[in-house]
Amino acid sequence: MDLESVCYEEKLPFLKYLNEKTLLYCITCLAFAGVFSLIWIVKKYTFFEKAKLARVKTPRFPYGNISDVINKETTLYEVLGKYYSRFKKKGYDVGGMFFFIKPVVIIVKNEYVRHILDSTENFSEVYPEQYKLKSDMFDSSCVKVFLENYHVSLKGTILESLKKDDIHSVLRNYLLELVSLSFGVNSFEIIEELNLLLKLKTEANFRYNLSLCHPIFKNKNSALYSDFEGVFLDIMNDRKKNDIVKDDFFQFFINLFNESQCDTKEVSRELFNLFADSVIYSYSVILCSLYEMSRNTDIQDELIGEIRRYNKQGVVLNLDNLKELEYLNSVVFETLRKYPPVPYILKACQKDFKKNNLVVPKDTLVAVSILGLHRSSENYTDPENFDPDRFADQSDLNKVLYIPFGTRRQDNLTKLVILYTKLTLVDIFSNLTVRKKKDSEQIFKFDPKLIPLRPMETYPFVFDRL
Ligand SMILES: *[C@@H]1O[C@H](CO)[C@@H](O)[C@H](O)[C@H]1NC(C)=O
Ligand SMILES: *[C@@H]1O[C@H](CO)[C@@H](O)[C@H](O)[C@H]1NC(C)=O
Ligand SMILES: *[C@@H]1O[C@H](CO)[C@@H](O)[C@H](O)[C@H]1NC(C)=O
Ligand SMILES: *[C@@H]1O[C@H](CO)[C@@H](O)[C@H](O)[C@H]1NC(C)=O
Ligand SMILES: *[C@@H]1O[C@H](CO)[C@@H](O)[C@H](O)[C@H]1NC(C)=O
Ligand SMILES: *[C@@H]1O[C@H](CO)[C@@H](O)[C@H](O)[C@H]1NC(C)=O
Ligand SMILES: CC(=O)N[C@H]1CO[C@H](CO)[C@@H](O)[C@@H]1O
Repeated sequence: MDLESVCYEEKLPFLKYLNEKTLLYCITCLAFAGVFSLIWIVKKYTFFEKAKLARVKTPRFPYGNISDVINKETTLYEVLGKYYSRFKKKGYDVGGMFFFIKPVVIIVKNEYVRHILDSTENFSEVYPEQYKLKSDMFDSSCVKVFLENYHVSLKGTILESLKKDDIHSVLRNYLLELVSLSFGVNSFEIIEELNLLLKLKTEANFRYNLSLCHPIFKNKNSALYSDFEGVFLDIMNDRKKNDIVKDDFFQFFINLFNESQCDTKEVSRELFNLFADSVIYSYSVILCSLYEMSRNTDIQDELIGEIRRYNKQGVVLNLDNLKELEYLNSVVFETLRKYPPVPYILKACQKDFKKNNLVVPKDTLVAVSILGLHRSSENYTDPENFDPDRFADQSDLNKVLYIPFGTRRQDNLTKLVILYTKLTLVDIFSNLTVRKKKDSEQIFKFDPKLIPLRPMETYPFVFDRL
């Protein structure tokens, strides 16, 4: 055997088994497969022409119109918001775009948005995950008890930590403590599971992107949730055995479980999802409001003035006297408008969605851009401007599409995030002012690596003593 034939054999050994005919046969098959895929893709990408709906610029295989999102240059909610306002400006009721090869109909007309928000029938949730249990923890005493405990053990602690560390890590730890206190869980005992859950709920990966197009890619995390079910059962049995009746959110869920006879799997899942979402959303809302305070000193001054007057009364903070802080309330509501923690809703049509002369075929995704709605000039003059006075009169809220958490009801999650945010802001602005570090080039930007709306942790906050 000479050298040449050795090399030849090493490189393409399978050629031994092929004769010319089979090779030709294979090539023909591949060519046909290629042509058919091409036709299939083109057919997919002409969805909106067939449905007679407008769409954004020509999509490109394989990412459709979200290549910038996949390349981490921008976030999905900014893209949806941009397209929403583009369609709105042109006066369209709906408009189309593609996630990969999946057509997505962006809903623009308010009437249709309302319909999609209100109807659970005919649509399945893709994002965000919805809570199922029915019962209002703000009607029970556990929130009152939490505030009493908070006053004793946590109030003021964030100030000490801020002297030593930067706001981002301080806030992460503080929120974990605050939320744990209210739920009545010892976060140190389950910190690993909690961190994993927080990571799963925030960090976007390619699988997450794919799951937007098809539920088959969804991460089920059954192992993690069965760990949480174990934690739930342990605490429940422990309390039963030792006759402990605590008035915390955990007990609220134990009672819920007892009354409704739903299984522990579901209850513990909802409990820990509520825990994680509370931490995730509060973190984002607090950072966004600090950012706005750092660039609007007059608003910050007014807020600090209100908090000082409140502190002078020397009252122990509770749900009722917290309501007296009206300007704080407006600041939080304006933050939730400009930076809605749930920036978009994605649902899949399970049946043809027909309304007036609109027909959206079954299996299509429909998207509502909450960021777009909240920043549309239709109901908010100068929407990019941060102006808490818009919310001086809360009764207007029912008329506009104000849905920072993706639902029109003020549910527990909404109320909890607002409560945690207020507690933290009162604490910070009792003693500190916030500003941006001088001469820093860093700007405020959303983090394109994360699923929920959240600023990058690079904005240089500086806190000064009052
Ligand atoms: C759900 O779809 C059916 C059939 O298409 C329709 O009759 C019904 O009104 C729809 N329900 C809602 C809430 O839109
Ligand atoms: C939270 O409260 C609302 C009512 O305000 C209720 O509909 C919802 O089911 C509650 N969720 C939980 C988990 O208790
Ligand atoms: C899509 O995946 C990339 C990582 O591959 C990630 O950075 C990006 O944020 C994801 N986009 C969404 C909307 O999840
Ligand atoms: C559940 O309810 C029953 C009767 O109402 C009560 O005896 C039991 O202690 C309750 N269990 C828990 C865990 O609260
Ligand atoms: C604006 O307000 C009108 C009436 O108050 C309401 O019908 C409409 O849905 C609102 N639009 C948005 C985007 O909130
Ligand atoms: C913060 O301010 C309050 C009231 O103004 C004061 O009682 C408290 O000691 C201050 N806390 C710190 C840590 O400086
Ligand atoms: C946001 C985004 O990726 N938009 C894209 C939509 O599709 C056209 C054509 O591929 C791109 O040019 C856009 O960038």
